Amino acid sequence: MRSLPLLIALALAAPALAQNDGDGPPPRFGGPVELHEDDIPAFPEPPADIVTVRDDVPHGTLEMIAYESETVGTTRHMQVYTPPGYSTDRAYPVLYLLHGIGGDETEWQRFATVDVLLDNLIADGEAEPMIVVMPNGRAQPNDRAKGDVFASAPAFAVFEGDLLNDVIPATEARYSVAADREHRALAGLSMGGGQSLNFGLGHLDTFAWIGAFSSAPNTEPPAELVPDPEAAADQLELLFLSCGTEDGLFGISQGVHAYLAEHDVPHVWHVDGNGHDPTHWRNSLYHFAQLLFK
Ligand code: FER
Repeated sequence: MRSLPLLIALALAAPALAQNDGDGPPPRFGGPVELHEDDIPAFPEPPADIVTVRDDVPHGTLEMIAYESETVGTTRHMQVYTPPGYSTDRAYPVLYLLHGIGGDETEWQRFATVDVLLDNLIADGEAEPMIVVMPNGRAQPNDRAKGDVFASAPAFAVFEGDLLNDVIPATEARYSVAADREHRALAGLSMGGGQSLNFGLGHLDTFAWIGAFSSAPNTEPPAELVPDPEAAADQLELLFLSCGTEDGLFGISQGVHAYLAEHDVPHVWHVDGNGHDPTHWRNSLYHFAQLLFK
């Protein structure tokens, strides 16, 4: 645990302790953004209707399920999307999708209407039918995003054990899942982006597809994330980084990208004009989901 950088990060973030619920102005973290010439979009802007409910397409199902967490010692909750026509005759790939510091297991659905976004992409043949698991990344007995949410930053590191030893086994016991690294993706926004890089790159035997949107200061230094660039390049099916130019945390993603580029680790680096906000996360999920499991 890098306690000094974390303390500095916490101090910088102190003025913006509001819960990140999409109401009011987005929080402004971090410092000024210095753009480099490769900090450009990898994809065009998504169409305006990516999360418009369409009556003419089949709809998947969203459910809130409970699981026993040995890591935390409590019963915990996660929201799960199963695609249209979900059937135990098939084994589905799974995307584990992680929220930010002000969020919980409901945040992705509130920010991006994940069910609608996936229903539309699947109907258009742009995304593979997949299960999306949205757990609670704050691995502590009281996992509500209440009060000073920055006080629970350490619990986001504890979640590594909950994810690997509790969330994934509970998912694979309950759903018809292709239970191997080639069919397992990990992605998240902000704190969840940092978690995805830390846990995903740290467990390439478990995850072949990794996405990190607007990664937060919990992101490990790039050389610790990817100590063996050749092995990582070999094992990764997809490493996707995105950030908005109005996001004060831009330098974190930019630094990971620079390291990956320097060490020839193939990855997607998508920069748009958004801030640290739900528009960036929804659009990033839209782009990322289309690359998964192909
Ligand atoms: C910080 C600034 C932002 C920090 C975390 C965040 C742990 C996370 C933001 C988010 O998840 O939206 O200094 O330190």
